[in-house]
Formats: sequence, structure tokens, C-alpha cells
Amino acid sequence: MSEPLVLSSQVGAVRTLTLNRPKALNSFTAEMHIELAAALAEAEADRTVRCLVLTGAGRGFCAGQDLADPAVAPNLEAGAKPTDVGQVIERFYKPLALRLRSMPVPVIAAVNGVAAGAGASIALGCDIIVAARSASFIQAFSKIGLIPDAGGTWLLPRLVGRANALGLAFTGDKLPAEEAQRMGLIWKCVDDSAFAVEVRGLAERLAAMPAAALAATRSAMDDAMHMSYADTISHEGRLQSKLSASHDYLEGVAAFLAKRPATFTDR
Ligand code: T3D
Repeated sequence: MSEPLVLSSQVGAVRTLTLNRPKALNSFTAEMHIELAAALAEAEADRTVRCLVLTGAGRGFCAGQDLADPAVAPNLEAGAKPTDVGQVIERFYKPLALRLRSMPVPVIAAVNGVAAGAGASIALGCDIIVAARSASFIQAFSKIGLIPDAGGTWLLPRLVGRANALGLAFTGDKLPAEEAQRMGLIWKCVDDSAFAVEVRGLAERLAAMPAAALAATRSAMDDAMHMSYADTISHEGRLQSKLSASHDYLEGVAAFLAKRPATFTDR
């Protein structure tokens, strides 16, 4: 039997999904998309999961689309019908990016190695990005005549501003993790020797926090990107109304007043 293309494991409340095509730097095939979608649906439905970590097997995080995958690779023969990359985006990358952005729990991208093309976009679409010092981010699209996709053109300027976004996208230069942190593209770059411990510590910490409030924080911040200041304040109020009627708010306040740790359960 062939190995799964996405490995799933859970320790405590932390579910880790590992892209598992290390020989091709975990680049996406249609099959890997299908396995990842199933693993994400499973994690979403499992209430024991309170934090999700997405990472890669071997020396890479994800090198984007597998350019040799017969399902999507361009047919180089003269006169052949062109492959419609837009359809691949709509069928696979859009549902993946949207699902990561709407998970009921925080999502950490643990970028263990190179993240290129759509692999970089998928990492940057996660909530918190932690990268090993040896990792890098490459907007590889320009080198093959494409634009940053899988959310790249939305994410990049918002994360690092237009000047940096266009510089990265036009050149396709390798951005080392340390520089990515300095630029504000990612949350943190950590030494390779400390990477696993750092990711685990952060994931355990987030898993103990009020997941529903964290997921609402993510969506409120995303919504605020296209709302006025005044509308945003009202939107925050509506979300607070909902959250303040929930178990976690009552528990958080009760725990604070009793000077004890809170046990959050909402999702
Ligand atoms: O339909 C669609 O196309 C949808 C569109 C999706 C958007 C995209 O993601 S477009 C961007 C696609 N990705 C790329 O263009 C990146 C291509 N890869 C690279 O530029 C380099 O591999 C890296 C800079 C990421 C890493 O370089 P390096 O020197 O560390 O490793 P390497 O030797 O290039 O790669 C190792 C192996 O992985 C190698 O296989 P081999 O020779 O050992 O058998 C290489 O071919 C393979 N590999 C790396 N990336 C891909 C890949 N195979 C297929 N597709 C890849 N994207």
C-alpha cells in the first residue's frame, strides 16, 4: 500500500497534518489536495482538536503546484490545448485556502523548509507562521509566467506592504526566514534546533485558549480589511454579544475572579 500523502497525528488537543511528498518538496498533486481536504474536514469536525499545525515532511514545507503532475502540467506539444491553471485554483487551492481561514481552531503553519509558489501562499494564509531559520519563502510564480495565486495577491501586500509585495513577486527571490520575520511576513523565525519544541509549545498554549474567541478574532480582522472604522467597531460589538453569551466568557471571568486557570471548551 502506498504511503499517505498527508500524515495526521494528534498529541493532546493539537492535531498535526504533515504534507508527505518529501521527494518533490511536498508539492501539490490532485491526490494530495484530496487527502488534505479530507484531513482538514476530519480535524474540523473533531471537537477534541483545539489547535491545528500544518507542516511538511523532509527538507521542504511545500513547493507549490507539482509542475510534473500530468493532471495539471502544461502539454508542451505544439498545438495542444493549454492547461487551464485557473480551474486548478478554483477546484483545489481556493477551497483549501478558505477552509484554513475558517477553521474553528487556530492554525499554525510550521514552515520547516522552503515554501514556494502556492506553498508559500498556503503557509501565509494560516493564522500564525513559525519558520525554521533554514526555511525560506519564494514567490516562484513570476519565473514560470504566472501571478501569485492561492490568495497570494491578497495576502502579500496586506502583510508586508505594496513595495515589498511587488519586490518579492516580481523577482521571485528566495526570502530567508529571518528576513521574512523582519519584514512582517511571518510571526517568528526560530533556530532549527529549537523549531519542534517552539511549535509544540505554541500549539499547546493556543490549544488551551478559547478557540471560539480566537477564530472570531481571525474573522473580525479579515472582515475589518474592507470595512470602515465605525462599521468595524459595530461588527466587533456583534461578535462580543455572541461570545459573551458563551461558556468560555463566563468561565474566563469566573477563573479570573477565583484566581484559577480557566478551562475553555467552546469551539
Ligand atoms: O496548475 C497549476 O499550475 C496551479 C498553479 C499553482 C501555483 C503554483 O504553485 S506555481 C509555482 C510552482 N512551484 C514552483 O515553481 C517551484 C519549483 N521549485 C523550485 O523552484 C525549487 O525546487 C525550490 C526553489 C523550491 C527548491 O530548490 P532546491 O534546489 O532546494 O530543490 P530542487 O532540487 O529544485 O527540488 C528537489 C526535488 O523536488 C527535485 O526533484 P528531483 O530532481 O530530485 O527528482 C525537483 O524537481 C522537485 N520539485 C521541487 N519543486 C517541484 C518539484 N517537482 C514538481 N513540482 C514542483 N513544484
